[in-house]
Amino acid sequence: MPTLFDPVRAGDLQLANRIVMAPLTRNRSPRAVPQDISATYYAQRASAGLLITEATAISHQGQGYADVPGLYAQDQLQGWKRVTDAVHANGGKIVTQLWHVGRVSHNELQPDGGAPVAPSAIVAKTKTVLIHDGVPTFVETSMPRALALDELPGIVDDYRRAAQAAVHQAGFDGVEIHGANGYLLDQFLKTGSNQRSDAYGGSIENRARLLLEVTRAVAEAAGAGRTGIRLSPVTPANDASDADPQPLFEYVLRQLATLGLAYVHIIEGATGGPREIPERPFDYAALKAAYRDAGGQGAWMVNNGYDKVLAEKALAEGADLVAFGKPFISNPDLVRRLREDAPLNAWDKNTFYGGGAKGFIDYPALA
Ligand code: 8OZ
Repeated sequence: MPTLFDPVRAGDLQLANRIVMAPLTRNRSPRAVPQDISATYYAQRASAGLLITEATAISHQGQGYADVPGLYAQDQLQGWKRVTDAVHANGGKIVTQLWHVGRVSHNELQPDGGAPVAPSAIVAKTKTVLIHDGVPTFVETSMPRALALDELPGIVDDYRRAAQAAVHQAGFDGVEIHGANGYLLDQFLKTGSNQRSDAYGGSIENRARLLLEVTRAVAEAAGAGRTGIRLSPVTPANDASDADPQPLFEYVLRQLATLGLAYVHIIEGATGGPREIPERPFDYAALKAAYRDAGGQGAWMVNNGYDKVLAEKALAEGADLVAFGKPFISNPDLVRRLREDAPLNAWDKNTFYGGGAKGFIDYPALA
């Protein structure tokens, strides 16, 4: 039986262990450019089998929060190159998370102050963060406009371009498509946010169309064996909801199975919250079976509220990788601490989003 500390392959990526640093939004990239403290932060955590960066906008339109990084301008890619060089110097592997927020944005963050874009003109009952005079404030997201049918190829192109630049310019080992947490691709998937009557709305096949087109384009640009995807079937994050998620996600996984991806990354339950949601039951074993039955050979990555005991149970039940989030914020040497059953540093919620070095690169490693 493999342990968390045994190596594993995920597509083209040979990983030193099965412990993954989950994507974690930290809002420390002014003008969307990763700074030197981000290189230090990720390099400190390079003993993870795989680092997934914080969600990173593929386009200005894909931005939804203050001071999150991007992949759509040269200075952003150069900032990321310093990050990937620092991680590689410490022997780590790092992929970036490709992000389009869709309706989870604010006019102030959009090109020319325009409306955020979405499958349908339905506002998300959620908040985003703006920073005014250095002070982060939570604000309601803005009313979005529905994307026209002829704008969708441009969105696929933005993903393709970002994936290409991430691997070929910024030095990433691969990319993860952010298909979770109520952002653009999840908005298209789910009935609560998608009321389109064209080829991208209505049936499961139609609602999954954009996500699958994006995944094929990204896999072509980055290499399928260097592409992963993150999904959250039942999370209520950012007002996500679907009338019948089990058949929707089993369809998506059967389609993804044919693409030769490096891994599939599943958030179980409510993102960063309860692993079970009584009013939103979901059978994750059936989801994995659908993927494997359809020939999917990517690594199966699970996430949400894992500790060592639960993670080893997941491996015993057939998961290949376990992503840890908040424990990695406060424990740069999480892998060693888990191996040695050493105590974990507590995290400080007040420094999750925004600010500088404090709460970012100053959590101590074991001596
Ligand atoms: C926390 C704050 C802002 C964004 C996600 C990218 O939930 C995020 C996010 C998390 O996937």
